[in-house]
Amino acid sequence: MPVDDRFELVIAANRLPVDRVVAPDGSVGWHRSPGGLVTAMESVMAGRDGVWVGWAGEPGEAPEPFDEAGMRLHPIALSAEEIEGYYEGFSNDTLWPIYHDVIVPAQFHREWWHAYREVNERFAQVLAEVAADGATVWVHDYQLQLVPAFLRQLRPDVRIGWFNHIPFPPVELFAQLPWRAAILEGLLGADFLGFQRRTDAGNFRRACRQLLGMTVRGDTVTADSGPDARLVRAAGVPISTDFKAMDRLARTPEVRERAKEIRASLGDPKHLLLGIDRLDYTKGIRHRLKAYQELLADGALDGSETTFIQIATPSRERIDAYIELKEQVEGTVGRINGEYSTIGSPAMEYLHRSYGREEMAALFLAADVMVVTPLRDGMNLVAKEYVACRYDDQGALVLSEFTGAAEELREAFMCNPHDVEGLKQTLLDAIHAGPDEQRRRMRRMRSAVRRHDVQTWADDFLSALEALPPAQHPGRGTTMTDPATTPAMNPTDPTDLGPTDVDPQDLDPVDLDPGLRAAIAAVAGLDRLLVASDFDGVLAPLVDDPSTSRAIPGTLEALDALSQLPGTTCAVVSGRDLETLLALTGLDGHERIAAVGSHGAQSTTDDTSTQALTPEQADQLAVLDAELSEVLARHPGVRIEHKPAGVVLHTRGLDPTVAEEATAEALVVGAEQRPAKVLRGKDVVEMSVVDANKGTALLELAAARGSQATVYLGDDVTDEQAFERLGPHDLTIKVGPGPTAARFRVTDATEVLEVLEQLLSARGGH
Ligand code: ADQ
Repeated sequence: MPVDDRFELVIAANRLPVDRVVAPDGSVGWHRSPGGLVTAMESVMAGRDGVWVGWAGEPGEAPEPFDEAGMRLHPIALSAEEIEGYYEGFSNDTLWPIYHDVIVPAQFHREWWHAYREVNERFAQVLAEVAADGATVWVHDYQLQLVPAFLRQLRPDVRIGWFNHIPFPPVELFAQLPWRAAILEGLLGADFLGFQRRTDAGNFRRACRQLLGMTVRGDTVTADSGPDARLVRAAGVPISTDFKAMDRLARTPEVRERAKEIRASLGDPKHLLLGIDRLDYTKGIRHRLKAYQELLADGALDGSETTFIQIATPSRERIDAYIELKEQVEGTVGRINGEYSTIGSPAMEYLHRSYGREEMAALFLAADVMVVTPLRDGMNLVAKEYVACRYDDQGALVLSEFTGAAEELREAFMCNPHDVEGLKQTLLDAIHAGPDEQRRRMRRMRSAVRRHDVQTWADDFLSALEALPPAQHPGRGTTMTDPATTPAMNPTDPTDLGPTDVDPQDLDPVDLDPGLRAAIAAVAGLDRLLVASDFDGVLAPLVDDPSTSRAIPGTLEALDALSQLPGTTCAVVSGRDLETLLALTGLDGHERIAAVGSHGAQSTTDDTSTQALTPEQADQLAVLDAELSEVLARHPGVRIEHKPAGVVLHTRGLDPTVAEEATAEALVVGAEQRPAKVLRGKDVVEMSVVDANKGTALLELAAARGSQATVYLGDDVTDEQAFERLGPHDLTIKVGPGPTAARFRVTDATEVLEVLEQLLSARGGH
C-alpha cells in the first residue's frame, strides 16, 4: 500500500495502543487500551504530527492505517508463524527469561531468531516509509531491538530513540544469548537508549565494552571506530504513571463508594491485602502466597478476619512455564481457601479478569496492604498506581527490592521475596502499621510519584533524544554482525573502568572526552541555556587558605563572554556566603552573571527561591504548622512564626524547663516530618520545607529564565545534589575524582576552562 503521509514523530511498539472489538451486530471497532503509556504518548503527540506503528493483535493481513485515540495508527501484519517465532518464541521465551535473571531457563531456537529478525526488519521498513525528513522515531521495548540499526541503514537522517520497559541483564547473563552481538549492534543504531534504572543502562554499556570491545566514556558508547565512529548515549529514564489522572479518579464519590462495597462484599475484613499482576513467573506470586499461607498456618493472621485479593491476568498461555505457574497458583489458592476461609469471609479471592480504571482505583483504595513481590521487574507500575490512588495518605505498600520502583518508593515496606521468613515479617509490619506511620510513608511516596509522573518521563526521554546533535554521521549505518565472527567476552574486565576506557588522549589535560565534546555541541545549539558552575575546586583550584582562592585566568572571562550571547544565562553557585563569593569573583554589580551563595540560600538574582511551593511542599508545611500548633497548645507562652516556606518556634523569655520541653518536642516533629531544613538557634527552632541547595537554586533559575537545559560543573558533595536534581538532558560535569551522579568528568580547572571555551565557540561566541 503506498504511504502518502509522513510524520515528524513516530512511535513503534510491538502492539498498537488499541484492541479490536466486534460489536453484537458484527461490526468491527477499536477500543483504546488502558495504561499510562498510551496516555503519555497521547500528550507527547498532542500538537505534533505523530503516528504509532505496531501490530493490531490478530494474525494475518494488517488493516489499513486509521485514526483512533487522537492519533494515526499504522498496523503491521504478522502471520501466525511469525507470532509463534518472533513474539511467543524469541521475545517471550528467549529474551524475557534472559532479561529477568533466568528465573526459568531460556529457550534458544534459530528459527525463532530468524522470525525476530524478519519482523524487526519489516517494522524498520514501515518506519522508514512513514518518517518525515529528520523525524524523531521512538522505538519501544525488547521485541524491537534490531529496529534501530535496520532503520538507520534505510534512513540515516532520522533521530532514533529506544526505551526498554524491562530490565537489561548483567553481561554474565546477556552473554548466554547466541545472538548477543547482533542485538547490541541493533540497539547501537539508535542515538539514545533509555532504560528503567541506571544499573540497566550500565549493564548495556558493559556488554558493549566486554562483548564488542567498544569504548565507553561516561554514559556514552562509541560505536565503531575511525571516521565511522558514532556516539550512542545509554541512560536511566524511569517510567511512571499518570499521577494526576489516578489521584483525581480515586477521589470521585463513585470510586470511594465502590471501595466500600468491595470491602463489604468480603465481609468487611479487618485486613485486606491486594496483589495485581499479569500471571507471570517474574512477579513472585507463588512467593507471596506461600508467605501468606504460612502466616495463616502459624496463627499470625486469622483467615476469618483477613482477605487477600489476588488479581492475575492470564498471560502468554501457550508457554510451558506460564501453564505450570497457573496450575501451581490455582492449587495454592484452593488449599488456602479450603483451610482458612469461613462462610462469608474468604481468606483469598482469586480473579482472572481485566478491569476498567475505576474498578482498579476502587480496589487500590479498598486495600490496606498492596503486595508487590516480583523476583525481577523493570519498574512495576502497579506499585506507583496504588500510591497515586491513595489520596487519603493511608495504606501500606510491600515492595520487592528487585523492582525498578524500589529505587524511587523508598518509604515502602521493602522485601526480598526469596526470603520467606523476612517476607512474612514485612507483611505483618505493613498490616500492623498505625495510621501515622502509614501517612508518613505514603506522603513521601506520593510526593515522589507526583513529581515524577509519566509525562515527566516522556518529556525527559524526548528532550534527551532531541538534545543530541542531529544525524551524527549521515550516509552510513551500523551493520549487523554474524554471531560467529564477534569477539569473545573479555573475562578480565569486570568493572566499568576497564582498560578499554583508557585512551592515550585522556592523558592530555585539554583534550576532552569525545562524549563530552558531543554533549557540549548538543546543548550549545539550544535557544535558551543556563551555564552554571561551582567556584572552589572548579573555576578556582583548591588552596589551603580559602581566603586566597582565585579563579584561573580565562574561566570568569569565558562565563562573561557566554553571558553576552543571546538566550544564555550564567551563574556561579557556591557554598560560600554571598559577600565572600562576590569578593572572590569580582562579580559584585555584574549584571549578567548571577552569584548564588550559601548553597542557594542567598543570591544576587530574584530568580531563585521565589517560586511558589510545590503541592507536596505545601502539604508538608500544613503538617508542620499543625504539629507545631499542638506544641504551642501544650506549652503556653511559646510563639509560632509562619513564613512563606517554613515555620519557626520561638521560646525566648520562657521558663527554661518549658522552653526545653517545647524545643525537644519541636525537634521530634522535625525528625518525624523531615522537612528540608531544621535549624536550632538560640531560643528558636526553624523548619523550612524548601531545600535551599544548589540543585533547587539551579532548577529555579532555569525555570525562571525558560532554559531548555542546564550545564553544571561541580566538584563537591554538595554539587551532587545539583547533579541528582538535574535531568538526563542536562549536561552535568564532575571535576576531579570520587563517586558522582554527573554524566561526565574532567580532571581540573584547566579542563573546566576548555569546557567553557568549547561551549562558547560552539554557541557562536568568539
Ligand atoms: P508489566 O510486566 O505488564 O509491564 P506493570 O508495570 O505492573 O507490569 O504494568 C501492568 C499494567 O497493567 C498496570 O498499569 C496495571 O494497572 C495493569 N493491569 C494489570 N492487571 C490488570 C487487570 N486485571 N485489569 C486491568 N489492568 C491491569 C512492563 C514491565 C514493567 C514496567 C512496564 C512499563 O514488565 O516492569 O513497569 O512494562 O514500563
